[in-house]
Amino acid sequence: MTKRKVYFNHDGGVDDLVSLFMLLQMEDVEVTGVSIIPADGYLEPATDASRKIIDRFSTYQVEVSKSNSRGKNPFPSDWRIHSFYVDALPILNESGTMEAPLSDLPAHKHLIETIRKTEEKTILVFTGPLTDLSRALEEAPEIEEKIEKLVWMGGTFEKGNVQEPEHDGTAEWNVYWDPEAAYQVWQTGIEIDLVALESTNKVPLTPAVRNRWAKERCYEGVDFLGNCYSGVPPLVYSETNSTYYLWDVLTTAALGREELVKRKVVKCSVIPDGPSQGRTVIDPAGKPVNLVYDTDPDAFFSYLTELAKKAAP
Ligand code: AGV
Ligand code: CA
Repeated sequence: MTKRKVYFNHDGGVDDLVSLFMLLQMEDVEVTGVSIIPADGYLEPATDASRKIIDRFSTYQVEVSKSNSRGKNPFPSDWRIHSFYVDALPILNESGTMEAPLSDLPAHKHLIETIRKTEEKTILVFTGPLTDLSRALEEAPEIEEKIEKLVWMGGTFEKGNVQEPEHDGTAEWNVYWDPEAAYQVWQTGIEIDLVALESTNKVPLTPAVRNRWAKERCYEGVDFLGNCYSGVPPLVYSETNSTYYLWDVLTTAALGREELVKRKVVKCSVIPDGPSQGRTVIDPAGKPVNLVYDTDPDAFFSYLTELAKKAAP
């Protein structure tokens, strides 16, 4: 089987790290590189956790790179701290070692190098801000031709999740962290599969989802899922700004099994500055993207558990 070549850039949230775990289990995917941007997580624990996940759950070696990008609008530290919880999980620390190779290059250069040396076109999966991609394209615009498509968790056409002073609340955080980067990527011809905030409405973390994982914790991979998500707040009675959805995990699942979601083409653009900075808006003159607008939650959660069972029975 020829495997699809996937480069993964994430920002160290719980669902980012679970997404890495999942990508590594997909039989028709080869992860050609992983990089970590310190947006919704801290760089050191998010990088260490990524290397430990590769060590524990990958059947092949993957090189990891740290980003030196910094955003315009920092994430709340209450959320960023989650990266420490995952890094500290006993299952990732049993061996006491970290073997997955760490690149000397910063993420945007690692991305350029990996795309260049991969013979086939690369699928990019980004589950944090687009800063490293924007910098890579600025430094080496010719890599655009070797990018098959970008699969991104970012944006919203409904209600935003940014609640910060000096902002009107219309943006999604991955865009808001570096609105200029998203704006720049929107100016390219790269095909984008977009998982926006509302794409994930049907996949909140709930007590029922947690109980399902608890029941099957005899599988090490399922126990890992349960432990990862034990550190973040579920949806119980009503939503708060901290309520956790499986945002990035739906993004990676939609790559692994395309038929889990429904997509439609929408034309849209990114507002780069001002009080609505980071907002994505429907715009007839904008860039066409493939927006995920619906999913089957049962099929999604079954797929997730299936992959986890395969990882560590
Ligand atoms: O806006 C969703 C993005 C996803 O990439 N992240 C979390 C996912 O990794 C930011 C975010 C929004 N609300 C959050 C977030 C919350 N309540 N906790 C942590 N991160
Ligand atoms: Ca993320």
